[in-house]
Amino acid sequence: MSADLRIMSADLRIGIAGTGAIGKTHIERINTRLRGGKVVAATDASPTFGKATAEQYNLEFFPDCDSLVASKKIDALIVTAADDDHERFVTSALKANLPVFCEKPLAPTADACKRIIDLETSIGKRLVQVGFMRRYDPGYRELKRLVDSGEFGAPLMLHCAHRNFSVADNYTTPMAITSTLIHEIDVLRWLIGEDYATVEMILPKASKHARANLHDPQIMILTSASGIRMDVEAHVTNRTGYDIQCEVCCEEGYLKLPELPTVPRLRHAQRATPICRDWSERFVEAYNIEIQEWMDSTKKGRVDGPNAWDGYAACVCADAAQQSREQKTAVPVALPPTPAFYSAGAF
Ligand code: ISE
Repeated sequence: MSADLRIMSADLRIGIAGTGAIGKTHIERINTRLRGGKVVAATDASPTFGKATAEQYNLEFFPDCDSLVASKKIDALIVTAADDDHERFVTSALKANLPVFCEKPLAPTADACKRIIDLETSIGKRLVQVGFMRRYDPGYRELKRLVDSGEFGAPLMLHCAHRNFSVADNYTTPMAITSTLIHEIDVLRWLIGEDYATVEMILPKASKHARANLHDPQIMILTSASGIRMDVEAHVTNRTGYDIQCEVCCEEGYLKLPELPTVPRLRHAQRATPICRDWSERFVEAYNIEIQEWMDSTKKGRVDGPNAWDGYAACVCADAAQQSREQKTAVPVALPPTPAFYSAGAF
């Protein structure tokens, strides 16, 4: 039986490169909740940590990504390693002709993403999907369905917020763009179905919870090719909770991203409605749908989700946003038109 036929009929054997927090949640969701795939092997930059995780989940451990992809024991790779290792691991999978799901960002810079695109294009087959899970969130999907329906007229302005309770000590000012706002950069481009023309970063007064190497909050202003204006607040040390807002102001009405349903609690003459504490809680359903759909399409030999071009497009905008923060002015987002190789299924 050919390898492709085996992939279509049996469980997808998945290797995971990076066994930190997000890696572990993917192992758990695939091996206990989703259908059609199984994480069977792992690697990690820290052998001690990686071996312990492999033992915990009964996975075969490989000392590095190259030996994992060369082992012939996996049909696809998930990259959940540190951002700086993404390019190396994705390249390793591509060279072995393996489908690869890479958590966002595809790589830390647009130049690194471009090298991935050039390699994938030279192979002549789309193999890379990027982990922009918001596109799978039922609320964002409904928002997009309504925007696309045209019922509310053209979108004119979007007001958005991305608020975290806190971030790790190694989180720095540029990471507000590469790690946090990168989600809005992708999901808003997908939502309005247009590329960006300009981006501008504005730094308001810094919170007392910010640190020497982290200016918090930050505001990103995006303008689309047709002139839609989008403002996004990133406030990652809010000490309040995980709060994601998106309001689309259209010619004929307003559309708002729904909150997760929670029961209001009335007690002691007060009404309280809990909000999420972090992204893993807020987007758990999005992650489940994303990974299930990725496994399903991978078994059919397709990439239906955000592809390497989407990963590149997000990083071109992120690089321009970093420049804007340094230059204190709006900067053009110089993304070339989507090549034909990537245009099928775009947005
Ligand atoms: C983190 O890496 C994520 O991806 C979360 O979704 C985001 O809310 C957080 O700000 C990032 O640091």
